[in-house]
Amino acid sequence: MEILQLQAVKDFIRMANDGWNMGWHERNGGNLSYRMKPDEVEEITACLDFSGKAEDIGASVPQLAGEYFIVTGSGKFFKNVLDRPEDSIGIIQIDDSGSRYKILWGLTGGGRPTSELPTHLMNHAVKKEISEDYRVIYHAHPANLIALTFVLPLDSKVFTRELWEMATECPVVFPDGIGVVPWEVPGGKVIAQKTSELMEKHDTTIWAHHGLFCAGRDFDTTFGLMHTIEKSAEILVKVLSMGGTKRQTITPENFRSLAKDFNVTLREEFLYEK
Ligand code: 2HA
Ligand code: ZN
Repeated sequence: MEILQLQAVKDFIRMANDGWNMGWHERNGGNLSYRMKPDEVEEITACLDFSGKAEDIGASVPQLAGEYFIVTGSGKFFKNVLDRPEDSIGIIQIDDSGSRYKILWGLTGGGRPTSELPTHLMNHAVKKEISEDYRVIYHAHPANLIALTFVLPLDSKVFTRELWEMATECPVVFPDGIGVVPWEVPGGKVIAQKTSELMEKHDTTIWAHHGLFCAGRDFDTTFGLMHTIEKSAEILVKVLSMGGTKRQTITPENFRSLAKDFNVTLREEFLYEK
């Protein structure tokens, strides 16, 4: 099968374009990766070129040895993924040691995988250990969420609770809350380590003054997670802009009732009295 006919590749391209249309990917901002299923790899193996040179990941991910990923390219624009997929995205495979990768398709003209490859792969490694079903890691620059990192304390408890309060379905969409990494240099192993530690506990982690990482089992739910959090952040920005005083809100007791009916566990650490 042609690479561009594979449903996972089509869904990847569609998600990248949806993110572009949301305004979350100015210039070359943001990145996306997908851990392929063995049957998907099998369908396109004949179209992959295994003769390339192995390159250092910049992190060690032995849990992902031999795995195949669809990734966006370093310096590539989400805006162009739909029209020029071969140039903007690629398929890579991790070697047996988990420290190197090889480009097997795409990223034509000397392209490289996303500059955030260490964070993507370390997040995939952590999530795969939790469940084989986790396949998608998505990083975007949604404006309202980033704005909040200048005015709220950089504390997971505060971000989780404030964003839960802005829309009733939020605790159902991200019951494990949001991790927060204080400002850090992007692109390296240090931020990758800090993020992946938080991703053991959460499906979503904020990079202060930068953006958000989301992990999920498929393209729709991972995109939906980013979308839900940014929508909630937008409502919070509006509330704060109206003076920030809430006449009424969703209470800890309301959240406990919601958890019961929707069958989710909400940790008490997020349900503190204010
Ligand atoms: O430029 O978003 O974090 C891509 C990025 C780096
Ligand atoms: Zn970024």
